[in-house]
Amino acid sequence: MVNAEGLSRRDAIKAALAAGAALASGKFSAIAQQNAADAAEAAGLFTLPPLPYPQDALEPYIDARTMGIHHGKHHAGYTNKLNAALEGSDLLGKSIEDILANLDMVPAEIRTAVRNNGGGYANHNLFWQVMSPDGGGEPSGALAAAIDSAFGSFGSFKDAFSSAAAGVFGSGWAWLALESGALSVRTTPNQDSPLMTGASPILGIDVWEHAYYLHYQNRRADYIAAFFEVINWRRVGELYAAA
Ligand code: MN3
Repeated sequence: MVNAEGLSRRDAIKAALAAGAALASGKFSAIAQQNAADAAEAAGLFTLPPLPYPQDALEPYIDARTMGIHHGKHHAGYTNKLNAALEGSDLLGKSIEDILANLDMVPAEIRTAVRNNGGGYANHNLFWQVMSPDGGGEPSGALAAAIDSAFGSFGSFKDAFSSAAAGVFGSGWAWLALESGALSVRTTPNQDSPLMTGASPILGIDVWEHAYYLHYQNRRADYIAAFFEVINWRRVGELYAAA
């Protein structure tokens, strides 16, 4: 297939992949970045969403350097590797939620790459959204009622979520997720997503060391406590309503 600019779809995908790799090297201007993102989107590839606030907005709880590396290197890396894995497959154009919920439909030779990098792509998309410089406090409305009903109180939920996050051995995530109408706390190893087992994540904390080590070193519990100071409960409430 040839588009208006005379590029075949395959050429467009190649150009977008090259642009994504170049961006990850950090050498390009904001305009070049926007052009690369437009090219990637036009080719049906996944694009790195911009942070919804400045890198230093979550200080002192999450430091600017960690945010910059985490988003600009780690999340960008998952995005580029996901696109590279999907190149040439018939999965381009599907939503990441759709792909992760049906990993058994992904060709075996790219399934591990899609699981790891697609999971990483989706998990971080959610992670940036559920934090805010105006965050912290407690949820309200229907979400608050659902948390009280599932856990007894907000305090009990906070204890359950914090212990789950502290207890992840090695790299992984802790989640508040909705499955068949019920809220629960769960964990996943590596970059696995609750979407892979039929649940909808509405809040997640990244407990890979890259998420906290520069500022907190081995003090994961302090990072988890700090995370509660920046949780964007308004956004989590929207995700709950949508799930
Ligand atoms: Mn991470």
